[in-house]
Amino acid sequence: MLRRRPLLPHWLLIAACLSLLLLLISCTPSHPQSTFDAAGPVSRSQLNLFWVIFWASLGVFVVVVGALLYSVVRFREKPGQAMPTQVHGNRKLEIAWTVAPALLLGAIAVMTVQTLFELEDPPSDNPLQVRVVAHQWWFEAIYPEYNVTTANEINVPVGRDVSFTLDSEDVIHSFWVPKLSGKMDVIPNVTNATWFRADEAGVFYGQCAEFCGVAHALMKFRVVAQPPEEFEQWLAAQQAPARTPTEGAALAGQTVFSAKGCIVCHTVTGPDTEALRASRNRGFLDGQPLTHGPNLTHFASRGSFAGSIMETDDENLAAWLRDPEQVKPGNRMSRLAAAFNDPALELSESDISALVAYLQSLE
Ligand code: HEC
Ligand SMILES: [Cu+2]
Repeated sequence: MLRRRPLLPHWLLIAACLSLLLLLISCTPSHPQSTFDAAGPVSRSQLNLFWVIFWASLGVFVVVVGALLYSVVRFREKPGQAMPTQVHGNRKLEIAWTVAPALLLGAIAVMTVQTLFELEDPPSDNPLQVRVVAHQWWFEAIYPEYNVTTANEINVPVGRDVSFTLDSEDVIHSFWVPKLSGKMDVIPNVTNATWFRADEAGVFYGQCAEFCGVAHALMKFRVVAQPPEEFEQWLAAQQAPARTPTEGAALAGQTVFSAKGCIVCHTVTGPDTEALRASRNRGFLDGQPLTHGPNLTHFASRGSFAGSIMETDDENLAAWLRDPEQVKPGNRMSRLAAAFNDPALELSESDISALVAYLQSLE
């Protein structure tokens, strides 16, 4: 007796189930880096263009695969059939399938170029200026009009265009906030520009989008879009000098901060001036660029640190100071301190808790 063959081979069934599962788990409600959830005009026009191209491609796919399947079924060999007539060339058809794609691609090219020009410059005359400086592996943000320097978190007012200039102090990075704008390369010795506007308040996740070394995947950042009044308050607080600790642990932490040489790479008095930056960026050592670390003047006002991979809390900070390499493999804080042959990072537990208290007092 012959066993009936199953309709589908087992491996195909298993593969189908697995891909269905994968499809289902990818539909998570939390999608902080989804480009399908545009929150501003730049990402919205990019998304619109994407949909035009997507539907056009889907149309082409359906027509081509439909014609293919139809031919396969309709013209397959039947028993006792003689050799079918062999045809070659059909002028009308060939003209049709040359002209149709050319028209389609032409239309897409026109729309793409139009969008590119539209998004070249911010539409308003008075955008907020932010200078972004990329480092292996964190982003620094400077507000030149306000003399404010911060890191990892870029605050912007809702509803106002923000014009970015992008510089790198080491290798090529890429600045990308999926819900607000597309990618723009950040290239050493070249100043690129981009802009976006957030139409709603919220925290938008950003990510370096150009492979830039070992901790590239851990080079994230956040855009904090605030109502204009809140943003003004934030600016005013950032412009104020660092708080001087008065209470025990924080005061002790301030002493450790200078004694352990943290001050060599980190500012805690105000914005980084160009002169200060230059004095801290001293060429290369062992092939690694020697540059400064994030400005810590208002460190505790930021919700995240170390390329926005850590939430700012006492435990995470202590873990970072105990062993930065464990928290963010490859980071330049432990590497550079080691290259300096600097004992900066040999901290006792009491140093660490004092430093945590000090850093958390820097609101
Ligand atoms: C050799 C220069 C250097 C020294 C010395 C140094 N740091 Fe850092 N630090 C860095 C760099 C670079 C980063 C960014 C690391 C990253 O995110 O990849 C950093 C990050 C940090 C951060 C996270 C800041 C943020 O906003 O992401 C804290 C907090 C910090 N350092 C504290 C300290 C303390 C405290 C000391 C002294 C015990 C110290 N650092 C010594 C270079 C240094
Ligand atoms: Cu990168």
